[in-house]
Amino acid sequence: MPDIARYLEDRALVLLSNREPYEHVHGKNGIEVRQPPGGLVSALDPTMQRTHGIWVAWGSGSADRETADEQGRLRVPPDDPTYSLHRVWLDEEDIDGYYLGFANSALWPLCHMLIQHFRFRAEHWTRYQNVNERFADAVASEAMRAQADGRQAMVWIHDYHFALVADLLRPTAPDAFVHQFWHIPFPPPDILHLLPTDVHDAVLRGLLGNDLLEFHTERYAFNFLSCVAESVPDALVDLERRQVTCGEHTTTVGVFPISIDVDEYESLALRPASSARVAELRARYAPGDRQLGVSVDRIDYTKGIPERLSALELLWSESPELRERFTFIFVATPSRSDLAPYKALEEEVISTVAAINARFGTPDWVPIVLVNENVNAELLASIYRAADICLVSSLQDGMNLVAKEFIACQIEERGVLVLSRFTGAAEEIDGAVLINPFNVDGFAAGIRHALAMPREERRRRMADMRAQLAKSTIFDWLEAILSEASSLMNERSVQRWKEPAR
Ligand code: ADQ
Repeated sequence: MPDIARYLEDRALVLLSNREPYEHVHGKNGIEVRQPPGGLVSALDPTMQRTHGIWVAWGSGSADRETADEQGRLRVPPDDPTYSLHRVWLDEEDIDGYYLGFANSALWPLCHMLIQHFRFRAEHWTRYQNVNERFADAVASEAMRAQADGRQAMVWIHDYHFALVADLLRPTAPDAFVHQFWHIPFPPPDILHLLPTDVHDAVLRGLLGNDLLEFHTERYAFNFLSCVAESVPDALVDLERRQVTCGEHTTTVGVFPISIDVDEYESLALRPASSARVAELRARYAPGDRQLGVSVDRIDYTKGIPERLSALELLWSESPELRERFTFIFVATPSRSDLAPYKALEEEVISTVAAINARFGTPDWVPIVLVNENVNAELLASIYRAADICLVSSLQDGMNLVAKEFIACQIEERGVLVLSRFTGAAEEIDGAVLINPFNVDGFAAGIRHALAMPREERRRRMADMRAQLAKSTIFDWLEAILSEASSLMNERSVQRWKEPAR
């Protein structure tokens, strides 16, 4: 891990995300601590430990209140505390309105351009505004506290749950440098316009409260700038320099493709237990010259799961020679099950897999092995390593980390990545077989092509993708963002010093 602390100098990093890095829950043996799975927390937690920052997040655990003080603060990691976690409390109505409502039923589908799932309710929006205000207050109090200790705050906001926070901080934490990473796509103007006008404008103005706004790809950055150019009359948009100026405030828009901890995935895949599991998986599902496919996702309508199942069905129907010769492991975790479209999709996935297995299966062969749960990282790494192909079929996806995890775990370089052209990963990585998940025939042809690809071409493509990934890890992402934020912060201090009368 690079020395991130040097970018902060003596500044305090105040990080805001919806999910917290440590959750306390009532378990069988009393209060237990859980760390949510996923690359982001595992990259940001060591950063916070080294920089002694403050993490502000929703206190979602059943024992979270008991383990924090009356202001919701506690020191973490619990075993060896080095930084502070400030928990913000949400009640059922907040979760319904802010999280399940505006964030996940309005912004999420709009940003992924899947407008058939877009549901706007005024009461959700009101709740979202209210919850954003409470998070902004918590962040402002931490920025002031840091300032009282002689440290200027660098606030780093994560994601679409907090579109309004940066602007809310301008009056309450005027000396803080504020930046935000947007983890999902940003839609073009015609799509964002489906929001009521006042809401649409508030979202754009909220994001313009940032000093630096970060996206995965140039396309999302361009879409954001186009939305602002069309709808914010007092904004001066410089598309070339990717800057927006409103009055005296300038927002710089940057492109920073997120990645994974490549060494960690590679070493998980190389563990002796993983190697043994790879041998078991191949012996069971792909003995001899048979082949094994894999996919891994949260069950979400953005991931193109029905489209993937249709392509697999078409493949086995049109290419009967692949029956019993190609088996597919489908790792799919239920997600956001409180929302009707997600629950319906879970049921659809289970019944479609059952129908495909009934249609093509034989007494000795199950075409799709459905693993309908969360899988630990070591098992995931062995499945990725064992596979001959990995299918990523998102209809839209900010980046897609699964594609990168598959590449990192491909120790033998036997696998082919079949990747939707609508992922951020497809814009960054060269060497995958690109498909359009909306075109079932083309998708099935892409899978057929990947399965038939000669060994030497597979090896060359995978080696090439592994070399690209090694140069662009989660730590490179972190370093690029913090270095840009810190140099903008330095510039801003120089300007203030030059213009003290303002
Ligand atoms: P997600 O939409 O969650 O992330 P993705 O980037 O693929 O999508 O990350 C999913 C993560 O969950 C991966 O690390 C994967 O291994 C893990 N995962 C999925 N199913 C799992 C299972 N059954 N068991 C265990 N782990 C599982 C959002 C955006 C993406 C963007 C990321 C990061 O939607 O576009 O890449 O944030 O910015």
